[in-house]
Amino acid sequence: MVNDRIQNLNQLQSVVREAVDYLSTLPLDTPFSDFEDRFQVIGLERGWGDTAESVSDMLNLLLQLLEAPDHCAVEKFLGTVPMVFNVVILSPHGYFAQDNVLGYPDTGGQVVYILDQVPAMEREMLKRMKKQGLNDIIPRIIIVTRLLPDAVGTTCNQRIEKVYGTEHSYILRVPFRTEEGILRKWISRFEVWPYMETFTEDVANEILGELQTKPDLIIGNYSEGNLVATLLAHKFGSIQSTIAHALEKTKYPNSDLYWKKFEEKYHFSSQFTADLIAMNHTDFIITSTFQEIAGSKNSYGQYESHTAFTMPGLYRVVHGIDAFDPKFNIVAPGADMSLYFSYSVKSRRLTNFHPEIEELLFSAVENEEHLCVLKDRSKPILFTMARLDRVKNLTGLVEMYGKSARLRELVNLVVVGGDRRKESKDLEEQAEMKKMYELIDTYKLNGQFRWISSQMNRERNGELYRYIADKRGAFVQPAFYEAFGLTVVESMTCGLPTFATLHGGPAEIIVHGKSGFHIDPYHGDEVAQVLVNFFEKCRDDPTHWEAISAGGLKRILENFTWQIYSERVMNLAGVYGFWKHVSKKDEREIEKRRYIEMFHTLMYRKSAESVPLAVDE
Ligand code: UDP
Ligand code: LCN
Repeated sequence: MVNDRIQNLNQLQSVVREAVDYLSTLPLDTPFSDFEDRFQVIGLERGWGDTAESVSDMLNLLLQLLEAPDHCAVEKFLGTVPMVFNVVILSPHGYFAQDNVLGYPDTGGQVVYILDQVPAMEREMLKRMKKQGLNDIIPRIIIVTRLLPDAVGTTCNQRIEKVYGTEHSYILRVPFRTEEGILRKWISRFEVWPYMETFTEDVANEILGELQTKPDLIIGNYSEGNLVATLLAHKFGSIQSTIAHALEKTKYPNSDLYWKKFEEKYHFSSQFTADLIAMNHTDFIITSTFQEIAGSKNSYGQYESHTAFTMPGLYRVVHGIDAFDPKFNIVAPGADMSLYFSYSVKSRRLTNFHPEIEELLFSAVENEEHLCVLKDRSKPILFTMARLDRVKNLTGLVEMYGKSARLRELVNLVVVGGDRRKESKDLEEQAEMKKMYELIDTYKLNGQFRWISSQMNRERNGELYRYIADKRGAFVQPAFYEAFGLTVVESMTCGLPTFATLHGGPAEIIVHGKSGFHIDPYHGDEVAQVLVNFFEKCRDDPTHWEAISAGGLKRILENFTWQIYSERVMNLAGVYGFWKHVSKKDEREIEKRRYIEMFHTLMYRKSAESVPLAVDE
């Protein structure tokens, strides 16, 4: 933004003053091109703004910084300086695609989050570049995931795919490979470790080929994505950001102490080591809630649980991460408002989906898509939708419902989760399915309960939430632990009163009694009572349902939108990018990076090599 006519700070200061004086003589909307030549002569290039007004604002901010700096002005200035033109987002484990994947094991909120995040970030980057007078620069965002030759009806076998709702953003797929060749089949996120080193090498080459330059910002997702982001950011010198989504350590109680017991199934030794490497190497961490960092009085924070822990016989962590490190930032995601909006906005309702939705919910047919029937269509529906993981506790909800005669009288229960249309390869899903069949028998649920296989059409899912709201139903999220909980935000955005676990993110999304309700999945009887009280109260006073519905929507609009998210993330990239630059030569920083490299080479690699390689049948 400055050329070599400016050689030192004093010169910069006087040139900026001269420029500000000159701009004050021009009409505010004078385009930059009108004074570009004049600016070049005094040492200022493009990038300060697109009109006299915006250039003047930015130069005044710089003057303020040079003369009387304060942290707000620093953040504002660094957030505005155009620094990020290319972004790479890592989400290696599959299935990652835009259609036909949601609800599969390992494929849930992380995919939705990234697919919503990318258009929002692209819009924000375009907006910023225009405002800075850099219209001719095209921002690029590349999501990197694994290419899955056995793509079973998805696009996961396509090398490159444009992201819906964007102009310049793509999904780039790179296969997992070993010396024996390419791995064709899906493997669970717990088994990806032996492939990560070659994957990183291949990704580095592919990215350079696609972008023709190094990425400015690399964002990792989940443990293995964050590891790859670390290795790439190290190689390219890019700004690194990490997003955890749901680290496993807090999901499985005592998974560190009893790591050996879990090792064969989950390979936590590789995973926890990768997590430590990434969270220490990254320039900044994005979390969705405060609890994710430092927990609450009821639960441990995902990051907090990495502060100090022992994996007996492997290593002891005395200072894994400081949960109060300034690199942590809470930036909550939202729901795509073109899909999720209030049931009360009649003009936007997708009533064309109603016949399909009614068939899903009420048809007398039982098949692989829906099991059990609802006899009384007039009752409100208690609805839930999630992957059929143990931690989601869908079976716990069914059991709670089965046991509560009063709740069964008041409402029907509809569960969307698991896929009975195909045989599951996921061990947890298999166990949960078996349990679900047993519960249907034990509690004789047929007549009041409908079990629907995972639904992958997000547009129709949006209308499903709203349809259930029309019938004055409610949404329940009964997980034992939920890192954030996108379904909670989706249902609230649709105006559906929401009851969600108090273990994890939903405790912060919902204000109990105002914008929804917290429930404790470990106390099924109490949950049933809270639900009974709600539906009885709504029956006597329908305004109660409306008040909670409106409270939920208000909470979302004020706090959980992708626009708020993308503005903040781009500001953070500017601020931390600057710090990365100025702390490059800091001795302590250099020592820390060397330690991380050593930990990676001596500990992570050895551990990942011990994870068995998957074999294609
Ligand atoms: N989802 C879906 N169909 C299903 C199950 C889930 O579309 O059958 C979507 C759901 O709408 C949400 C995401 O998958 O957007 C799940 O995200 P959440 O954060 O609730 O949980 P996660 O799966 O990430 O643990
Ligand atoms: C993973 C999870 O388990 C959810 O709690 C989050 O909402 C999702 O990722 C998106 O961050």
